[in-house]
Amino acid sequence: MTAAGPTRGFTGRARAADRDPRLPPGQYDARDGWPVLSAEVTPRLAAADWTFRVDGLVARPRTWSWDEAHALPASEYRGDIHCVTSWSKFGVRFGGVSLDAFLADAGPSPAATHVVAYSHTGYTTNLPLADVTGGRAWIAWEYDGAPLPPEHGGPARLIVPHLYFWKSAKWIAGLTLLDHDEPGFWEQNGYHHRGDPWREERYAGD
Ligand SMILES: Nc1nc2c(c(=O)[nH]1)N[C@H]1C(S)=C(S)[C@@H](COP(=O)(O)O)O[C@H]1N2
Ligand SMILES: [Mo]
Repeated sequence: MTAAGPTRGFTGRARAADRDPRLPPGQYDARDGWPVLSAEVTPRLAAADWTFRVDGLVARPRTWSWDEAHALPASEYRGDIHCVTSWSKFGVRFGGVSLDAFLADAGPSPAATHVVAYSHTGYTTNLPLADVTGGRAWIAWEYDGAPLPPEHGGPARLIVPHLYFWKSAKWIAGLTLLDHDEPGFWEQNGYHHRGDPWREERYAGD
């Protein structure tokens, strides 16, 4: 044992200093675990049957097939994710396509300010358009280089890692662009409209 060992972590100050700077307030490190959080039964959705649509306030509403989506430039997210139930997971790797690539094809109207993301199961979640543009959101079909498992949203899910993970709709089916904010499934049930983990925006009013 080293001389420094026994006293480390004994005071609040030492614990604060030891706290991983990647961990937002009120979160803990899930380490090797990856909890599954689903309001629905996991759908058995074949990649060949998966589609992704962008509609609402866009110049060219459009639906992409699995192959069409894969023809867009590949992009990946490496970093951390944060669930509102208080686990965070560091250094994850999701592969897919940036949402910017889909939106560039669809052509958002200048009036568009928000989106509702919807799943093939009917799950919905709302986001400011600014939170899903500028390289901050992905349609992901790979996790750590392997196909995304069905319980984690495979064949493909939305990834918006800078917000609490309930915004990252599993089994993503599309985005509707709107000129106003429209609460989704959890937001209608008391969750915050934006959900920034660094501001601890967990519930409406936080
Ligand atoms: N379609 C759908 N997407 C969803 C959810 C859900 O219930 N249904 N749960 C959300 C919540 S609360 C979290 S924390 C993450 C969980 O993703 P995971 O199960 O892959 O960890 O998915 C989000 N996306
Ligand atoms: Mo969550």
